[in-house]
Formats: sequence, structure tokens, C-alpha cells
Amino acid sequence: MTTTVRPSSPIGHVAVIIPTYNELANLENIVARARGAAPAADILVVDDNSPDGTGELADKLAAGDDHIRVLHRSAKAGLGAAYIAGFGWALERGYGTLVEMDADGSHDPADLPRLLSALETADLVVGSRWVPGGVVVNWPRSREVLSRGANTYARLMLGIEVHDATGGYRAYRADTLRAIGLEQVQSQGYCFQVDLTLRTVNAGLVVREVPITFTDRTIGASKMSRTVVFEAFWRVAQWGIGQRLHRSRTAAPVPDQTTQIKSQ
Ligand SMILES: Nc1nc2c(ncn2[C@@H]2O[C@H](COP(=O)(O)OP(=O)(O)O)[C@@H](O)[C@H]2O)c(=O)[nH]1
Ligand SMILES: [Mg+2]
Repeated sequence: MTTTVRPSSPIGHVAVIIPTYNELANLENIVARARGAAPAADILVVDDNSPDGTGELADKLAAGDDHIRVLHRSAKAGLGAAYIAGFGWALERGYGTLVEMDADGSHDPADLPRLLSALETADLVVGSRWVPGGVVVNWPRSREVLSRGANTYARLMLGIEVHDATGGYRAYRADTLRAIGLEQVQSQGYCFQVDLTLRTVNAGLVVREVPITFTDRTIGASKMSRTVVFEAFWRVAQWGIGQRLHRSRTAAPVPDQTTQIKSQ
């Protein structure tokens, strides 16, 4: 989806941020594939002190490759918090583009070049499962229904046109993240993605969706939980109500018909 045309401009140095919690069996493979797909990019692993030793493996990989960096956090604090920390790290270091990518192989690193080239004419590119050409492989029917439902709910509640606002494979320009008030973001779980999408749209920036093939993880366990779903449900409802109140307060006044008739 393109809301407006944006002139093409360079996207700068790329940081691919990969949050991890217990991804020991997935990390080496995903990092190697990301390195191969975008050799000039740096990879930042943000690990929340995974009990399975993912953080130690990340350090080992980083020791052998200057393009791999690791941010260690003390305890599991949710996907949103991990990304905020990763974004802060990359913004401080002057990267022009910040990519979000899961560690479990659901996001194919081979799609990276397409996301990055779409960003040349956008402020945010969302890898989308729910636009024509988007594909979901091996996802349990229940997860597909949840994702489709959550996206329809978000579109209706928030009045945005993005079809995969919950999608977590995306590329931001650094300037986009500087413009949307990251320091006020409180979303912890998956509604973090919706939160940042809404902020980007409301800032008048250009969001493009490019179709991706999303494949369910084959190794390790999902961190999706009921708490995460409820958080998203309530926060999206609150934002939707907030948007409507704001629009009704700032809407152009309805012309006063009696005055118009009198003045004719
Ligand atoms: N650092 C960090 N990473 C997390 C946390 N929760 C999930 N992740 C990572 O976020 C990515 C997506 O999570 P996943 O469990 O695959 O979610 P699903 O694909 O929606 O089932 C994976 O790389 C996880 O390891 C967290 O609390 N902290
Ligand atoms: Mg996953």
C-alpha cells in the first residue's frame, strides 16, 4: 500500500535487528542467511538472557564476524521492549535503516533485498502476508484465523489501510523512528507492530506493503500467549477510541445552515 508518492532517496547503512528468546537451534542459521542476503548490512541480536544459551552463541558468532553485534538484556521483557532497545542502539550508531526480523526462520532473509529496495520510496516497508502474492506456509489454522482477525480488527478500529499491521518483518528508515515518539511506546508484545504502524501513518509518512512468504517455525516454541493477545485487543480498542475522539474534536465545523440561508 502506498499512501502518497515519496521521492526515491538512499537508505543508508542497514542494521538487521533479531530479537531472541530461547532460539539456540535457530540463531546460527538465520544469521548466516541474513549475512548472505545482505552482505553489507550489520546484524544485531537482542537477547533477553535466554536460559538455553542463545546469548552465548550470539557472542561466539559475533567474535568471528565484524558484521554481527549482540545486545544482552537482563531478563525477558517482551518483543516490543527488545526492539526499542535494539532501535536505540542502532540510532545512536548512525544506521540509516533498521530492519525487524524474527530468529525462527518465519521471515525469509532472501526477501531482504526486496524490502530494502521498496524502502527507497517509502518511510516504512511492511513484509505482508495479507496482500496479493503474500503466502503463509504451515501455519496452524488457528494462528491464521487469529492473524487475519487481528488485522481486520486493527484496520476497522484504527481506520488504517495497512493489511498486515501485526507483521514483524519490516524495514524502517531511521528518520521514521525518530519522528514517531518511540520513547512513549508502551506496547510489549505483538501489538508493538500495530502501535508503530499507527504512529507512522499518523505522522503522515509513507507505508508500503510488499508480499512475503511466511513459514511457521520448525524448531523451538512460539512465545505467543493469551496475555499478548489481550494486550493487543485492549490497546487497539483504546487507540481506536482515542483516534475517533481526536478526529471529532479537530474536524472542520459543520457549516451552520441557518447562517448560510440568511446570507444568500
Ligand atoms: N529478546 C526477546 N525476544 C523475544 C521475546 N519474545 C519473543 N521474542 C523473539 O521474537 C521473535 C518472534 O517470536 P515468536 O515466538 O516466533 O512469535 P510467533 O512467530 O508470533 O509465534 C523470535 O525471534 C523470538 O525469539 C522477548 O521477550 N524478548
Ligand atoms: Mg515465530
